[in-house]
Amino acid sequence: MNIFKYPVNAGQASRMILGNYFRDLERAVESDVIVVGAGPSGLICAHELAEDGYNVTIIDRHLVPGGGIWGGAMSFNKVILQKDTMGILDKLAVPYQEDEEALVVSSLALASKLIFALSSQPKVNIFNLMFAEDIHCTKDRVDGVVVNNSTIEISGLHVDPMVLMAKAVLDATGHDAVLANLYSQRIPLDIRKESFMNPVQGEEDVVKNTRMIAPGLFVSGMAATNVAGGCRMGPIFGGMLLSGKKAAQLIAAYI
Ligand code: 48H
Repeated sequence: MNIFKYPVNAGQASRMILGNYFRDLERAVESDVIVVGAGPSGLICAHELAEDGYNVTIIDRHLVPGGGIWGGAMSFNKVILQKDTMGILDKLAVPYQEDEEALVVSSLALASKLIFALSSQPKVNIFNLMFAEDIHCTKDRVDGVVVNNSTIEISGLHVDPMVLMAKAVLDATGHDAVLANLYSQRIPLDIRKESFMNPVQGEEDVVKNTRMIAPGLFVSGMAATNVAGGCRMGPIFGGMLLSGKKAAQLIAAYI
């Protein structure tokens, strides 16, 4: 007697994966917004925009989205947030503990809750193992991202990329500010690089520096810090969440 009344064979599984993945990918060819980088600021931005009804595509070069959240500090899996972000954590059902007038959160809980919230959103498409190798511009306005498969990047092969189009693009690529740097290779842009570590200042900076840096191109999180020369903040993540939220508001007002 078989255990499974509805067995799935290999052909079915392959057909279902290909059909469904490529349906999502085709939908992502024209999005309202593309978020490049699935760290905390990119994920929050995408979540806010999707809740407001925008179609959002998120790409991340790594196998597992979440960016710098997972590692906590020095690989100790806790991150610290200001109490001002309690409302965001509550909304995402991320558990926290209050300590020393701040919040302590498991980095595993924060990353997985954010990923879960987004992957359950019908307006959001997340593509992991996909990296942005360039930007698409029409008359200096950023209106798309040139993407390739991360395994091609890792293997160093020369394989031509594909383009995903959008009304606005967010550079949420963290410390490297990849898209801002790509833009500045063609059109002068003032990129100042991150300044010294100073968490109190850095957390203010990252939110203030979240902005549109070129028509259609926005920066959030450490990418915003990098562009504007803001201070680093170490394992304090409230600024990343508020930066993502601010990016969503700016993008919604722009598109
Ligand atoms: C596709 C890409 C590409 C590419 C990179 O670094 P992140 O976690 O980003 P933020 O800015 O939301 O959060 C920063 C935070 O994690 C941090 O590092 C802090 C607070 N540091 C303080 C300090 O003092 O050091 O995530 C960026 C994501 C990653 O997942 C990358 O894989 C991805 O972007 N990424 N994805 N195409 N070209 N480049």
